[in-house]
Amino acid sequence: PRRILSGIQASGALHLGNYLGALKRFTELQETGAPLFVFVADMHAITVWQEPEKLAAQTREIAAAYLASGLDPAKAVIFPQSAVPAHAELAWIFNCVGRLGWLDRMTQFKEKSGKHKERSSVGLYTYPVLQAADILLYKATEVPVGEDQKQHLELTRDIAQKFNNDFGTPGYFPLPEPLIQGPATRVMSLRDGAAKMSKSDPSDLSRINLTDDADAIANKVRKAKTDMEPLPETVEGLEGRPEAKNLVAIYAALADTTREAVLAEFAGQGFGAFKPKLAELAVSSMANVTAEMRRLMADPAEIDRALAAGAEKAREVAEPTIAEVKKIVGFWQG
Ligand code: AQP
Repeated sequence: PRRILSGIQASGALHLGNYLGALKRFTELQETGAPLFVFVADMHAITVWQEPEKLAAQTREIAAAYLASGLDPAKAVIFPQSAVPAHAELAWIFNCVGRLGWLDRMTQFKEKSGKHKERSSVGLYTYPVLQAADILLYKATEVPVGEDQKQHLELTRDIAQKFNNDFGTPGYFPLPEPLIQGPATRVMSLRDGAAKMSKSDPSDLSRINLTDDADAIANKVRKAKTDMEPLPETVEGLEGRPEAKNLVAIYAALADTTREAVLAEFAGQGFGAFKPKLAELAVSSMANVTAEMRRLMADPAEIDRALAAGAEKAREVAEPTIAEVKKIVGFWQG
């Protein structure tokens, strides 16, 4: 049976990349009617330092973004990762299934640890193992994510396969498919068409935050790096023009259309004409989401109720699986 699962880290500000690559996809998938689990990854967040007095608020903020973008707690199971202890239990078992060589190849760790590998947390290193536990605990079959998570999903599949082989339980864990679809699976920085839009970019001009107001959005789009050429007639014409390609992809994703359709409308026009249209579209598409997020955050009782109910439903699914896994591994049953 289909089961869809995904999550976003509780590590502060969401940006347009998270919105288009993840949030917007979740709400589309909710309408397919397949069971949908969407969690707030607070355990993943602490792989880098998080101020304890801010972490719960950050968790609520991501939950608010889920609700504001259209996830319905009656249809989707929305919960904080740390409220379901089985994530940590399964992650430990998977730490003993996964191989060092596999983790050594993870590019996200290399990027995030940078020159300071020795001073990175052990959690940052085993981050993808916890992610495998998040997914397989619910026997998820599909995982909507941005392009940057593709390698981690492959690791999840490797862990599932090795577990199934090692313990002689073929098919016990499904091999989940990443759902990396749509025109904006990898939104790039507004300042550098070769870098991913990311919250850790020191330049705030590189990204549109979900909390930016209309003026800030217009300003960032105006200042976005571009070339001097007019927009081409075909998608092939965007090759070698990473900044132009990125802005067209963002437009297409926001407008729920294709890059071809965007170019059909704007071919021959320069960025002087295109950028104001893009800014307008970004403001109008995100305005409702941000307004609703602010409303929810003003009185978090509704968010907390949704998270508590979601955590209970998640535990109901997770607990029988972790009990079964412990038995398969051979832990004492009493
Ligand atoms: N630029 C992006 N384009 C498309 N999708 C993206 N995602 C992240 N950046 C982009 C997707 O958002 C979801 C949540 O990701 P996360 O919880 O792992 O957040 P993150 O990766 O910490 O966000 P950043 O900004 O990428 O953080 P840093 O700067 O720390 O690396 C995922 O589905 C992800 O693919």
